[in-house]
Amino acid sequence: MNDLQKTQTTRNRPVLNMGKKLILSAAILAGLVFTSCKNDTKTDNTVEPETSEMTQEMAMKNLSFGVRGNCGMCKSTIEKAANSVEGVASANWDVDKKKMDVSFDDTKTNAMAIHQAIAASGYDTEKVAGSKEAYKNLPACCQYDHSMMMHQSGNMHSENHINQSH
Ligand SMILES: [Cu+2]
Repeated sequence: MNDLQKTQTTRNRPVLNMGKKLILSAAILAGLVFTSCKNDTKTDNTVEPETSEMTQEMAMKNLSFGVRGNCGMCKSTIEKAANSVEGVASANWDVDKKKMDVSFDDTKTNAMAIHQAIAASGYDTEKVAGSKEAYKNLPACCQYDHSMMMHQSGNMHSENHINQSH
């Protein structure tokens, strides 16, 4: 038992020394990378034009409304549909809340156009029922339950509009 331990420790020694050297050079490399990253972020911060971003946001209208769906694939389909509407700047669908957040230029489009684009991709919004044809073509995992609860925008009567196509 003792003999075996002795041979193991003597064998391990040169390996350990090499390991130390490796760690040392890795630390030097990491240091170099770290300092170069620091420089990068510094230049990024100075280049970023914060003022134009703010004026853009002021022209944008933000809207949240309910959209049914199941998963990450639904998310990409729903967001792609919303983003395909000209004037939509950003679209984000929350899988847990069944809620859509869009930001759009209201001189170029309106809320109903976004609802209709999402509905055309097969998904129910709180105002427009999803296209049945598109729904049939969705992957099986995405064929959500039409009675699923979804986020409501605060309009008490919005449920009455679900099956109406405007
Ligand atoms: Cu899905």
